[in-house]
Amino acid sequence: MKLIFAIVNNDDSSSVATSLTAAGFSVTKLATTGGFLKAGNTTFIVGTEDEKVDEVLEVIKAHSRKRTQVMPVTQSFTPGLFSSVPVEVKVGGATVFVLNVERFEKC
Ligand code: 2BA
Repeated sequence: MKLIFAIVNNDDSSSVATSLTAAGFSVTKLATTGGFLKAGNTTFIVGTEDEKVDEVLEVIKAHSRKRTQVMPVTQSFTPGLFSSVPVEVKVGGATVFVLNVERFEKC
């Protein structure tokens, strides 16, 4: 058995959740925050059989778009004088980790 952690953009989370559920997978959604952009994203936890991992990844890929987000970067040319420059950051699709599960129980 595997445990899949998938970090997706908040804008894609609803369709990822709906599609995974419709495909018969049990899903847990966590509200998370990216350390770099400090913007909200969604982390999905999916426990599934080894042979179904690719199917889960296909569903996640199909609903996770790549996008560009703009973040302000503050710079200083002279002491005490700051200006903020918008910088484009490419985000996504999904960032996925697949882990082995040692034991799974529903108690
Ligand atoms: P954030 O940390 O907010 O990162 C958003 C996007 O900013 C990243 O997109 C990447 O393109 C860029 N980025 C991140 N750290 C950077 C850095 N030190 N220098 C320059 N650019 C940087 P993605 O790679 O698609 O990641 C989207 C979100 O997935 C991340 O949000 C984070 O929450 C998570 N993530 C990505 N890689 C991870 C990892 N290795 N471990 C844990 N979480 C990860």
